[in-house]
Amino acid sequence: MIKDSLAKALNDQINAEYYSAYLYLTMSAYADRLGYKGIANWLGVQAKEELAHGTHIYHYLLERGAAPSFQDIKAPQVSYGSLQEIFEKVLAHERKVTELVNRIADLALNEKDHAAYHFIRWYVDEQVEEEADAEDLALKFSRIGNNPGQLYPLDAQLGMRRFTDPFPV
Ligand code: OFO
Repeated sequence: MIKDSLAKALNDQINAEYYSAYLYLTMSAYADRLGYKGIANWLGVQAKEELAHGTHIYHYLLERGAAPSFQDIKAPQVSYGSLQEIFEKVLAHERKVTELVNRIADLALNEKDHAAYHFIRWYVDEQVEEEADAEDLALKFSRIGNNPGQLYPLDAQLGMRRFTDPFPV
């Protein structure tokens, strides 16, 4: 049975993951409405991944005999000044999520809950990849700015991203 402190931290993380999905969907809608369907696709795939991350924690809590709890999901910002701003915010958000995940890993170690530590390690590794992708895109968008000649090839490239369920059953 998982300790209450860890169950609470994991429940909070479900909320953070679902909030991430909300956030990326608002960004996706913004890009879509500007006509950048590829960028909208990339952000939409990101939103699906976040939902999968949250749901995976939900199943884990059940497996460990704890009750998943559902909290209000904060409404994200819906309007943005530019695509560059979006990707700066993606990067800032991913860095924040990394801190949250690291705190859970610390807690699992303090509680000597090796199973929970093993579980959350997946998220620790995932955040390394997510931060690297976000850094790469934030840099690209800061260089490109609003130059349509360069935005369209990047849009086409980001349109190739496809969702792969990280936890297939
Ligand atoms: Fe859930 O992967 Fe980033 O935030």
